[in-house]
Amino acid sequence: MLTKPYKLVLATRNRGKFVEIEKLLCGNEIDLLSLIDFPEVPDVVEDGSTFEENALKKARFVSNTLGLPALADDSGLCVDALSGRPGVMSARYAGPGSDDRLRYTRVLDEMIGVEDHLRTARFVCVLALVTPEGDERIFRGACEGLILKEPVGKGGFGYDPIFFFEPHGMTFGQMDLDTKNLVSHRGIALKMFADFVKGLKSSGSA
Ligand code: ITT
Repeated sequence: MLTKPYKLVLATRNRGKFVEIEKLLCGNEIDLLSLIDFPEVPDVVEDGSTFEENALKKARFVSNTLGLPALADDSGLCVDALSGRPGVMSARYAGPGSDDRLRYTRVLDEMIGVEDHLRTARFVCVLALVTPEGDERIFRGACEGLILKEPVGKGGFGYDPIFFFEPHGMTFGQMDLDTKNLVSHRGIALKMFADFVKGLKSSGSA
């Protein structure tokens, strides 16, 4: 399914994701590239209604276009008081040309007046692995937290400064990368992916 030296294209242009994935996968004999290395590959329209649909669409397109195994990450923040929004719309929640601050500010504005115990949310990450031979696998991770009333912390990316992770008493925006990767939605999904790759190697089928 994957052949040595396990060349894998990450089907993303999001640097925040790339940095987290690279850090977690290093040491797994994977030669990791990303769409940042292939500027000629066009963007995929993410029009699916689930993270799974979008992740598969991105991975299939990149694998077909480049003839290499591709791993796509579709992820987002699902807020209970907002009926699961921004969800699959997380990257575009404040419209075209907006930035992380505008997107999390929209969530904060929509949550004005929501009581503390109703501010529950989760980050979800779905990874899709697609190979040129047509093999497909999905790995899903989720991480529970609370939406604060204002941002705290300057680390991470996206909605990290408003996502409070109770077990560590801090937001993802205050966490260092290693700590976030240990507990996050992406860290959980990547651990499944890394275990899958290790399984392939030990069974000799990688
Ligand atoms: P690619 O499609 O190129 O991978 P993207 O940013 O468009 O990049 P998504 O459609 O999967 O990716 O949107 C994910 C959005 O969800 C991302 O832009 C952030 O706003 C948010 N998000 C996902 N994981 C996050 C994390 O760990 N911390 C904070 N925000 C996150």
